[in-house]
Amino acid sequence: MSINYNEKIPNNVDLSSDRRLQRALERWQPEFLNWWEELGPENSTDLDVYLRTAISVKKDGWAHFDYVKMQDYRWGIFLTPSDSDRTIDFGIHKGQPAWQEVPGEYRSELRRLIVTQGDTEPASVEQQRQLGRTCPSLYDLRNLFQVNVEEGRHLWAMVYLLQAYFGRDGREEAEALLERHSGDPDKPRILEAFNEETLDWLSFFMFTYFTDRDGKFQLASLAESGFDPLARSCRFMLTEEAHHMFVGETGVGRVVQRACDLMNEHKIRSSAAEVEVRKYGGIDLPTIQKYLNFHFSVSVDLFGQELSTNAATYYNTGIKGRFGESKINDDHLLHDSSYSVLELKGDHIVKVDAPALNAVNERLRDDYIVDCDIGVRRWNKIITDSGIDFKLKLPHRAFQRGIGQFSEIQCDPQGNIITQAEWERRHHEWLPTQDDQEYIQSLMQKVTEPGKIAGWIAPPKGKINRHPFEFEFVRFN
Ligand code: BYC
Ligand code: FE
Ligand code: FE
Repeated sequence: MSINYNEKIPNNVDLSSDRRLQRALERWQPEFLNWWEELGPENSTDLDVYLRTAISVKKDGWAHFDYVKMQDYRWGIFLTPSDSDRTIDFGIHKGQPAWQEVPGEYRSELRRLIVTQGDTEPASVEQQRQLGRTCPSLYDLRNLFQVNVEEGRHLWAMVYLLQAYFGRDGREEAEALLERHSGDPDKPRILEAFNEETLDWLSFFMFTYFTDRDGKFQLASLAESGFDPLARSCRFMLTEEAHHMFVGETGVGRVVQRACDLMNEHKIRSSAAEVEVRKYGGIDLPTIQKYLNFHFSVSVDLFGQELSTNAATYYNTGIKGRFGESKINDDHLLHDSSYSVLELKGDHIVKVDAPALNAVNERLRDDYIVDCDIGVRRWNKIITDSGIDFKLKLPHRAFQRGIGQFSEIQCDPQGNIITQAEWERRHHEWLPTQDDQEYIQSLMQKVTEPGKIAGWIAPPKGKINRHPFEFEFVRFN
């Protein structure tokens, strides 16, 4: 299970014993590097970046830190160790040995899920490619690049599965993952949230907090899969994912902190925050709330329809489970159980019981929302500890939806259904306006002197591998 770093493609799957697969992946590797060169982080080829690289799949000590050029990052294939006795935990195959090969009857569903997952990884790198231009500090620049190389590795993880287990059409899908591009009108990325550009760092922090967290929940469900190589790939991806959400949570937290510090320093009252905090170059709390509303609602869409026959099939056939499947105390079949979901009834949103099997997307969304709220509470603690009277809040799940039944209506962040006319009149109160975006954009100025930071964000409290904020995390050559 140790990682072989002597090979062209680092791996712990004994790649050299399968010459055909090795050759296929070695053919894909230069295409990946070309893609990285073209659509990865802009103007980054000469930089030495203090990055962590996976060197083991064990829980402790899996990462090694050093300066690397990103194009020399050791992208590779790492699966958590196999447990030869593993059985499937749910669905009609419950109790049977986990599959080591793709079952013929589930081939197209599995391929579709792997492709959808794989598609998001390079998409996020494409979305974030210009952020290096405007980094608020070297520490943040390094974190951006760390997230980017790891999303690149997540692409590798899915491409390995496609090439190793799906033969010719798997190879074609692997190519297509480099051909679709975020925001491309002809060949867009599959899921809508991955076609929006990430233009500023507040959006980046919101994205890594809310959208990478969708990654956490989707990967956790796929980590339950009866298809063992998929489960093991996703488990290892989850260890890397934690850092991405950390970047998001602490990033937003530091913007909140700075807003509060400015309010206290200049004795600004909450009611006048927007204008006043901006006068001093900070991002006011109401604007942070608008960005939160946007990124939360876009991410909530990523869970699909509330009631989904696709999701029911994935669950029933054992290819995608629920979050924490093995810890749930029920029959893991869901044939006779129900689950409470919100439903649109005329102009009201009501709770109804739905067949649990059809509601697994919604259940995952529920788990996700609970998790999102934890960070919001931490941000609110920063605000309260600063003695300021303001509360950030997740909007209602029906707010500004593009997928699912609520996409048919408009509602306010509290979940009250409103008319289209009222939406037109008031959405600027809830979502970033052109003005807000221009203001945020005006703050985005590159700061790259070690120990210095932009005026709209507080420095971090934590360290990276024992190195404080002042460390030279990126060297320009
Ligand atoms: N956009 O039955 P439903 C990450 C379509 S993030 C566009 O609910 P299902 C990351 C759907 O295709 C994690 N279309 O669908 C984060 C279907 O079409 P058909 C990504 C959508 O199959 C940050 C129809 O609507 N991983 O890793 O249950 C940085 C019916 O809907 C959308 C995954 O998503 C949408 N949002 O789909 C980097 C895991 N939602 O069949 C990385 C894999 C639904 O009528 N994907 N549709 O033509 C899945 O598990 C599922 O495909 C979905 C839901 C959860 C996306
Ligand atoms: Fe990822
Ligand atoms: Fe991520």
